[in-house]
Amino acid sequence: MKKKLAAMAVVGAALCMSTMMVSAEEDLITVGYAQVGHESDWRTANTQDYQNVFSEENGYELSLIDCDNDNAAQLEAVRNFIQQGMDYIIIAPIQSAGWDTVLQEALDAGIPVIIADREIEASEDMYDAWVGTDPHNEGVTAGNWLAEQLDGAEANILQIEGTVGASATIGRTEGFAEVAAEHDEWTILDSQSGDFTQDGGQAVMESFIKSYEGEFNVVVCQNDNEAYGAMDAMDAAGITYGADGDVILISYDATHDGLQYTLDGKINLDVECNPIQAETVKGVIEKMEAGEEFEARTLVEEQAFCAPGIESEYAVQMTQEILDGRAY
Ligand code: GZL
Repeated sequence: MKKKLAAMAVVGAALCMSTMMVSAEEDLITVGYAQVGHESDWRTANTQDYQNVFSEENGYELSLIDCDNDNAAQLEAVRNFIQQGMDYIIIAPIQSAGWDTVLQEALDAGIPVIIADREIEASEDMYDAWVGTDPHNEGVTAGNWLAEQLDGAEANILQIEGTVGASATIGRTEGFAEVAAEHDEWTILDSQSGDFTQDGGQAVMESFIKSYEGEFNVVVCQNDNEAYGAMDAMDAAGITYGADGDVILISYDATHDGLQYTLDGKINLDVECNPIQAETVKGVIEKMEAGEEFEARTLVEEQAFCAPGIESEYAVQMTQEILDGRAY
């Protein structure tokens, strides 16, 4: 909703101009976006997308706060948005838990809240809409692809998880485990958090190599940046991976560099998690502004990509054309 134009006394041309400028500013829809942080290429693409879409030219004044993967900072950012009287608040929740109190404060302030990207553990009547992806299905896709490729062969799996408590981590872990439970010939040797960062992925992989060198043939990284770190660690240890290597490497996100590695055969499978969500969120806000019905939940489309030469019903073989046509 637009803020009501305050009544203004117009004295001279200068004040008239400044009133017009203030009036133009007053016309902008104010949006506060409590962003997870800047931990990954995925996050960078998601932030850029919001800055592109919620622009002044499009009629918005975006206040995007990078909460640096700090849950307390994110709660504070949302409370500040409430105090500033934002027209809309968007939250990409670092953690799934702990949102009831601040959502009630937004409700009491009459500010619509849209949850984006990840999920929260709160009743759906505590916020107005959700736009995001399906990490559980992403995990199931990764598992089904692996089962298709192994065709009954043994798998000794190491998994580098995302940020502890994030719905993306929970969903991917549970989805993959659901498929793994159907395969007695699979063992998940270990599963540790790399916090969705490249440094985290490298540190966990280095630790895994110390404990399991020679025992594992599959590495699952819950985002591309962790995969880059794991690749560095395996390179340093002389462990081969990818389409022609000893270790099958699975990643999530399908960012540009992740798909380049997939095209090059270094990553066997990259399961997409689409960060381009801002236009969809803007569509929900526009319907709210117009007093129209809007979707309470909207899933953004995603697929999976595998290295060239790998036949699969669960993933598309990467090509240069696909890479050149990607938005991120
Ligand atoms: C997934 C998103 C995750 C990405 C990571 O929806 O929240 O956070 O998979 C990012 O790359 O850090």
